[in-house]
Amino acid sequence: MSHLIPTPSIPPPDIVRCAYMELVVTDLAKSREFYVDLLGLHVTFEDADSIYLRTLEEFIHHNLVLRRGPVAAAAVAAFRVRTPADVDAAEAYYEQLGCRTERRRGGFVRGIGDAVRVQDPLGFPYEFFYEAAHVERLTQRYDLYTAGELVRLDHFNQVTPDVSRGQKYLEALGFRVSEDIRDADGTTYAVWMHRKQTVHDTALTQGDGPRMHHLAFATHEKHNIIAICDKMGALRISDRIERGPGRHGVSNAFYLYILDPDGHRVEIYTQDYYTGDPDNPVISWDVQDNQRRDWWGNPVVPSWYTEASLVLDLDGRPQPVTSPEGASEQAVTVGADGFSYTRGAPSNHGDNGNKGFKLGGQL
Ligand code: XXG
Ligand code: FE2
Repeated sequence: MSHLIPTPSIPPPDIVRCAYMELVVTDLAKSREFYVDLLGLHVTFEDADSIYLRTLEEFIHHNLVLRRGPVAAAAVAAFRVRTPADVDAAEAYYEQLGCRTERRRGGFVRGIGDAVRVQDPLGFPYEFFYEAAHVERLTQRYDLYTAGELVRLDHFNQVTPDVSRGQKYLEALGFRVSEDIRDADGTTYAVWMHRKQTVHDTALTQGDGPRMHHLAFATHEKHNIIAICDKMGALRISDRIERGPGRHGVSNAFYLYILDPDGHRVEIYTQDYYTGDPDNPVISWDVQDNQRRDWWGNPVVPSWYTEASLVLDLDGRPQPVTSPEGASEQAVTVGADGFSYTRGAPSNHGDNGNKGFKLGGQL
């Protein structure tokens, strides 16, 4: 059993939002074809070893750094904090947690100033920064707007063996839960947590971890997602479409998951809902409700549960992973398992807060 993560006695940094991810890719030219030519992300800077990309509405330097390297991995998930002093707060907070931290006043990557990187208690590399170079916000550059235009970075999704343990740590760090997936025995299989006023800035998914499950970009409309599917079909790369398009149960967002040339998973996501009120209700889904992950009841492909990107430690070494103990969501719900349900709840499953399935049971 993994040990409990202590809560520091000092306040956590005030995190504003998920801001960028740095991915190590093995073939920069192939990755450029995927992220620039296919997805239309905008290049802020590039050289022989790296490409800095941003979404249409972003005004800070980048949302994604692609760095050439020998082993595909997620190098860091970076969060913007509210003030420069919050970088100090993050450093002190993780020092109290007993985590390794590294502070660089000049920043770790282009376009970002004073920042601290930490290897967090779950084994993930996180960065906290305030200072960032501003660039042209392309919001009204309709001359550049493509059919599948990606407009914002929406969230990260992390794989960890013990989701409840991770949830407690992220709640102490200031994240609030919007939705989760649980069973009647109290096991949490996934949790969605936010700082900005959307369903999430990051989510924890149960599995072999620490690994990065995906990063997600927001697009304006459902048809933008369909356009990406059509384009991938036309380019004869439909095998890079892993899951969707569909409508999520959790978050209510319209979604698509695609795989980059290294297998890093990218979600295209649109139209979740506002979560900013202090008493925003938490929605809990029963793990056996087969509409929880796809509102239309389409099964989740097994690779979505099993595959994810390795993460690096602060020295750039891939982190070893640990498997969950006990029940796994995939084992009980993938395929014709005879346990999932569409309407109503079996009598041994109480209402765990999901009004959606209660109503379904009355129809
Ligand atoms: O962003 C998300 C997800 O974490 O990628 C997955 C929202 C919902 C879901 S789920 O598959 O649970 O519907
Ligand atoms: Fe997601």
